[in-house]
Amino acid sequence: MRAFACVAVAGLLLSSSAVAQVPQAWKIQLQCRGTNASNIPTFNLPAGASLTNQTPSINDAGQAAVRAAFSSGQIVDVVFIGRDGTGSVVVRTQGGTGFSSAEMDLTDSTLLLTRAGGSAVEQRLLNGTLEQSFGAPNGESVVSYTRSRWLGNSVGYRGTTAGGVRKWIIDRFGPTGREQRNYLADGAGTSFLFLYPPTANAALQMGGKVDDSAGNSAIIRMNAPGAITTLFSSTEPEVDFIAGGTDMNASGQMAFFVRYNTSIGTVFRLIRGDGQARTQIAQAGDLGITSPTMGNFPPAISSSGLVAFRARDAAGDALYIGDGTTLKRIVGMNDIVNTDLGPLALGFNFGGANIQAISGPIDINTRNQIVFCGVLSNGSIGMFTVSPCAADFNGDGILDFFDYLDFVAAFSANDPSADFNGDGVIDFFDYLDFVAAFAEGC
Ligand SMILES: [Ca+2]
Ligand SMILES: [Ca+2]
Repeated sequence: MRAFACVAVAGLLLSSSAVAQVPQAWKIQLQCRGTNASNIPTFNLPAGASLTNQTPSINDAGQAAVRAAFSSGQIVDVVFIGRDGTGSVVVRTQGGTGFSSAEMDLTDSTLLLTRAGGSAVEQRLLNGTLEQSFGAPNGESVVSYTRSRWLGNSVGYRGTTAGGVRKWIIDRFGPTGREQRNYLADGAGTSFLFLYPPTANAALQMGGKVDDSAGNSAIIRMNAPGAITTLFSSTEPEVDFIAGGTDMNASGQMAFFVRYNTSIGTVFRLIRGDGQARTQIAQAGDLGITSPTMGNFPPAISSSGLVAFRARDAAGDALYIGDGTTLKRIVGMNDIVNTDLGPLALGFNFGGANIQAISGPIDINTRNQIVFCGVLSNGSIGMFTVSPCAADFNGDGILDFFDYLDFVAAFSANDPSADFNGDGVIDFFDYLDFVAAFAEGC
């Protein structure tokens, strides 16, 4: 069951400091499911809801959110939030403008939604209550909001002005109204031809791909307006293309895909960098990953530096996670998952060669829990959360009695690893919590 990838690290890539080990056993749980046919009911969603091409989001408490769309009827869309296999619809639009799936962001306190077409960003409580709405008019003349992220008390996004200028902006409502910090702008009179949708964090760092006016592109990070750190440049040897989808964690580490033209052909690599150290997380060929589609969807990086991503192997779509040392295929095409309809395989043929097991992008939280939309063999799409199996105490990918024995040994020896609940103290509550997790299984 062990799947240690021999990740060949190219000479130009430096290893960074150690990060969390990659869990080998994972617990996969269906949170809600849409439908694609009248004889297939939905799960935790209103009748007729569809999860095709949605962008789910997961917060640090393990709650996952997704928008569901409707092909007919009066409901335009709904937003579902759930955890542990239960949840509810918190926002529903009937008539008017619905929400843009790709712009949704869920934190422990906030559900950030963007109106379809990008006309306004709405900050809501997790019960759906609208707190504040960012739209026109505003000092930076933003008329369209892209990839909005909630940053604790402000929102970061790429704004496009009526004149077509793109800006990376961090925005909030202050005592006297909108307070916008314009980090970067593109277009005439600037160094940049094009700014891609950025990522941002609570430290008010923004980062992403940019094209400069000399025809090169780069991955940059900004700690403040005007303060640019270049994490990667297309001028480096053998670089063919930098993908536009990026992610950044709370400490400013970023993950991104680069396509290289090497002497042995074209190959995609997934890289984690922070402007100092750089680590290759995966490259095409690792675990049988095929190159052409790597980089189609942005990676997701956790606060401990683990990077989750979608890619394909010979079987089809799969979900992977790596830390630069170990790479793990978590779940994908043809794997059996538990659903409300019983065990079902992932993977459905939509016609022709269009066979999918995963729909849309993924997300990860600080606990390395991942959310993805899986395409089931009956053609319906469900939102699944994927959590590290803490009860796999020896980390061999199998949950068995040896994990119990190893935990008891660590507990008896007062080994730090026996602090199962992570409160800094090794006591009987750790034993109880371990036994509960072990009994629950993964
Ligand atoms: Ca084990
Ligand atoms: Ca403890």
